[in-house]
Amino acid sequence: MKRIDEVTVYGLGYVGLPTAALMATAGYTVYGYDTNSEIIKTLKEGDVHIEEAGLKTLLRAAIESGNLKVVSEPRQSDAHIICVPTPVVEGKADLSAVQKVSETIAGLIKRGDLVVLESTVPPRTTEKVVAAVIEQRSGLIAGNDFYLAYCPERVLPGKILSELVRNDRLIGGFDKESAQVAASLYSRFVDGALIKCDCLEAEIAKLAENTYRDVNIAFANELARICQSLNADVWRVIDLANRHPRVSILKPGAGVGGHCIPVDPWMLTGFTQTHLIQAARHINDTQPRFIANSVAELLKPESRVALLGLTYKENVDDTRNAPSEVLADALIKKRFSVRFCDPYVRKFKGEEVFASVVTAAKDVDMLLFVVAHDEWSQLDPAELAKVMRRLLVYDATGKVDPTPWRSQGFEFYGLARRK
Ligand code: SAJ
Repeated sequence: MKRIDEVTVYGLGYVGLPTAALMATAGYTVYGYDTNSEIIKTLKEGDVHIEEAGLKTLLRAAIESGNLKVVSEPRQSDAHIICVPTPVVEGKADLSAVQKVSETIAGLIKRGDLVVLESTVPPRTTEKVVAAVIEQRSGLIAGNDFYLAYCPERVLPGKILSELVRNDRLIGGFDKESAQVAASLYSRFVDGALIKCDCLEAEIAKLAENTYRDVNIAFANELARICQSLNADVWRVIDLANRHPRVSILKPGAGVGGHCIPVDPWMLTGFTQTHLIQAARHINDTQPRFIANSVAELLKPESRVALLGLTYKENVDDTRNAPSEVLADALIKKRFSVRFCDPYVRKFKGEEVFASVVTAAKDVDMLLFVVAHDEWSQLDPAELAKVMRRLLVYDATGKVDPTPWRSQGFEFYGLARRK
C-alpha cells in the first residue's frame, strides 16, 4: 500500500487549519497552503484568524514541532487535501475554488499520489470537477495513476478538534484502492470508524446529514408557530414528545444560520422534483421575521431593543448567515431602534457592538435574547433593572430562566412560551 509522509492541505479555514494541525501532530509533514496572503501572514506570526477552542495551542505545537509548515506556494507531496469553500449563490454552489485548486494540484501531482476532497459539494463533483480537471491537465488518470477520494468533514464549530478525532468518517473512494489509501491517511489521527463507500454515496450522505437537520429544525420552528397560536409552551411540548423512544425533535429558535445548514440543502435540489427541502428552507428563512413580528406586538412605537447574541449560534464568533441580521433589519423596518450586543463580535452591520450587556441595556425597552451564549448565565437582572427604561425580556432561545427576571419585576416573554 502507498506510504504517505507528506501532505498538502489546500485552504486553511475552519476545517483545513485544524485538519492540518492534527495531521502534523500525528506525525505527517504537512504543508498548509492558502491563496489568502493575510491568512498566511497571520499564521506565520503564530496567530490564528479563527476562534475555535484549543486551536491556537495545537497550531503552535504543530508549527514548533517542525511538522507543520505554512506555505505561500503549494508543494509536491504524497497527498493533497482540498478544504476550500463552496458557497451557494442564488441556490447554486460556486465550485470555482474547487476547480482552481484542482488545477493547482494538476500541476504538482505525481503518479501514485492521493487526492482527497473534503469540501461540501453537489453530487458527482469529485468525478466531474476534481478528477476531470486533474486528468485533463496532468494526463494522469484517476484510479489508475492517482488515488482519489471524497471524505467530507462533519465537525461542529465549537467542537472541531474533538469531533475531527472522534467522529466516524465517510471514506468515499473513486475506486476500492483509493478508499483504502485514504482510510490509511485518516487512520493515524481519527479514532472514529472509517467507513468506506463510493464518492457519490459520500457526497449525497454529507448533504443528507445537514438537510436532515434543517428539516428537523424547520419542523420545530413550525411547531413553535402552532404552539404560539394555541398559547402552549413549545419547549415543554418538545420535551414531552421526545420522551417517545423513537422521536427526537430539535429546538426552535430565531432561525438557522451558519455556512452549512442554510445552504447545503440546495445542493441536493435540481436533480428531480423536491418539495420538503424547499419547504424547510422557507420556514427557517422566515423564522427571524416571525420573531420580529412576535416582538413587535409587545413594543410601543419607537421603542429601543438590545439584541443579545449576533453570531449564527451560541459560543462561536461566526456571523455568517446569522438570523440576527434579518431580525435586526425587520425590527429597524418597523421603526424600532436596535442596539447590538455580543462578546464575540466587534462590528455588526457597520455599527459598534457592545460587549457588555449592562452598557447595551442602558435606557432600552427590551432585552431580546437571540443566541444563547454561555455568558448570559452571569447576567444579574437586578443590575439590569436599574439601567433599563422598561423592564421587558423576550427570549428566542428557550434557554433563559424566567424566574430571576420576573422576581426583579421584568415582564418575561419568549418564543412560543405560555403568556
Ligand atoms: N439550530 C436550531 N435548533 C437546533 C439546532 C441548531 O435552530 O436544535 C440552529 C443554530 O442556532 C444555527 C443553525 O441551526 O443557527 C446551525 O447550527 P448547527 O449547530 O445545527 O450546525 P453547524 O452549521 O454549526 O454545523 C453543521 C453540523 N451538521 C450536523 O450536525 C448534521 C456539523 O456536523 C457539520 O460538519 C457542519 O454543519 C458542516 O460543516 O457541514
